[in-house]
Amino acid sequence: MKDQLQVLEKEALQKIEDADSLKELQDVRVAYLGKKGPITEVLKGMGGKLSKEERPVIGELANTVRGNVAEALNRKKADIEAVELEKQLAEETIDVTLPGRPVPTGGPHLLTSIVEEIEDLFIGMGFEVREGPEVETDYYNFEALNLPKGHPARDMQDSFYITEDILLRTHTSPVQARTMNMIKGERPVKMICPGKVYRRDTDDATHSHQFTQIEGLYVDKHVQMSDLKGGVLDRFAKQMFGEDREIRLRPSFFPFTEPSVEMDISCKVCHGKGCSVCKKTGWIEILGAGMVHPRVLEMAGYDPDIYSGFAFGMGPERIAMLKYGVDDIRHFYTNDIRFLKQYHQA
Ligand code: 2NL
Repeated sequence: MKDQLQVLEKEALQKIEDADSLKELQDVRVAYLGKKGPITEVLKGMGGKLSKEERPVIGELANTVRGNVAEALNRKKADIEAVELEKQLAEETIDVTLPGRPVPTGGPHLLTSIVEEIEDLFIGMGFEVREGPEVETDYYNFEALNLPKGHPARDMQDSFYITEDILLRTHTSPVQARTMNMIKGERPVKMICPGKVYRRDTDDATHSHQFTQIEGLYVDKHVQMSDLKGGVLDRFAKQMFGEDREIRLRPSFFPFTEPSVEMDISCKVCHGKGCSVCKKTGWIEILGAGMVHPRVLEMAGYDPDIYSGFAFGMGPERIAMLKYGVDDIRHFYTNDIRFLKQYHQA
């Protein structure tokens, strides 16, 4: 029996030695130390077979064997756990010195940037920014701007009508007419209005049925053409395109201004000598402007004998095209990311 126990111990210790997972180790524990294990069996069978003298000796040996096996199991368990922890730590190591993966970021659309740049510039000259509806009444879009029904200029800008009386605005001027109407001649107005406008044009490199406009309006007592030219347009042109730029005004016509002008800036490419950019004229057309027509002031509730004003309108797409050399207005709306990405500051 003594031999039997020693064989069992040797066997168990060998299996513990060979085990390389916690699962195998647990199987050995159950097999050798469990209630139905061989050591327990030996102890159980001790009763009848052993003499009084042998019993305590075998009993003690059995306990020693149990103790040795249990101790070996615990030691091996600690070893395996340590190895597994090492392995896990090695696998999950994070090298905090590695550079991070770049996260692609968005940015403002070129048109948004240009509109905001223009807004900032006019805010700096004391203008407030106002917005209004894109679906307008015939009254605010045409009538209030000295374009009565049957006026030939209504054909000039073919419009998207929704009903006989409702249309998509063809310019942002109705925002200004609405603002003047709200203030009813009680105080001056100094505002710009950026926004989308719509015209029934066939899209090509320089035309779009939907585009952006920024208009400006300053109505006060004693506002003159010189305030428009020297105070506002010259500063706008120099800040937007460079201090070395000159402006000039040419006579023009708009139904809502009298007199009306168009503003050119000197060509930077040829410095006035004439090149392909300025079509050999030395000048590039930027915007339209003029003194607000007395009838427009009157309809909005301003006494044209007391108040006068100037107004101007420009297309931010055109400004961006000139400033950045964009050759096709459709680039602003097709949103090819390769085009847009070139204009991100970040
Ligand atoms: C252009 C020309 C212009 C205006 C817009 C305006 C508005 C009111 C009264 C008088 Cl409420 N005028 N706006 C005046 C002159 C020119 O735009 O070529 N825009 C792209």
